[in-house]
Amino acid sequence: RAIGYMDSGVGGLTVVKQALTQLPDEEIIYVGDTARMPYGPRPQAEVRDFTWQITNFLLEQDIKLLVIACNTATAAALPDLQAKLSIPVVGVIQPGIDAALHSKNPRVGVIATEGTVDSGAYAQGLASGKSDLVVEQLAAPEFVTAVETMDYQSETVAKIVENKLAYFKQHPVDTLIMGCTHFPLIETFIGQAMGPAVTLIDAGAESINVVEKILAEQDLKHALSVATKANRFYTTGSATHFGAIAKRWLEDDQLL
Ligand code: DGN
Repeated sequence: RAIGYMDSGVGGLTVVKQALTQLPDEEIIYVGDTARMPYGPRPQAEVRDFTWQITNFLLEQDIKLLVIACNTATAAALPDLQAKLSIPVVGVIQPGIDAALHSKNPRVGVIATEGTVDSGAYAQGLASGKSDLVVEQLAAPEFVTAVETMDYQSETVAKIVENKLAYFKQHPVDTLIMGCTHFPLIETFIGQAMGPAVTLIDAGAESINVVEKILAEQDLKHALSVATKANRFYTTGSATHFGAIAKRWLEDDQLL
């Protein structure tokens, strides 16, 4: 049985990339809801509905574990999904928080969609882990739109990132959580804008450690050889566009 992944678009592919590296024997079924992205500005109840629709599709494919590879959807729907589903459900927010709490640095920045920032999920999670942390949150929805275009590696996008992250000059941090799964696609630009002293945390990639642990604990590991795998990628939008970004992002590293 496969592991299901969902996101509002191509963002969850950053989580899939980590899965392909860390759990190469595990089959992947992915759904990117590109037709209805971005999720960031939508009310939580609507994001929860969309997440359930995609979850039901994935359940029909008989998945053994579900990864909500989208922070906005994790903030809106994770507790509900975990309460109602009989398979394990992993979100991307807590793994990012845990990684940040492990770092010794007291000033943590979070960049995410407006939905994730407004949910307070990161701020509350970080504060309950360590009460003396300074948390600086910044909604960066323009990064999502940039990533969903074919020229996300362009100079124009580098400039957008640099201008936006100038915020942290007035609000300095030593760790920055990429609290939106779209953002690791432009991690190079984010790193350049923040400077080498700032530790970047990829919340989505961290979630694969949780998946690995659950597979081992619940004896859910894939028993067949890699050759029998048939990873499947679905989008609600244009397959050509989604496929082109997916190919570039995953093929560069010979993962597909
Ligand atoms: N990739 C999604 C996330 O991690 O929040 C959000 C992208 C979006 O729909 N705005």
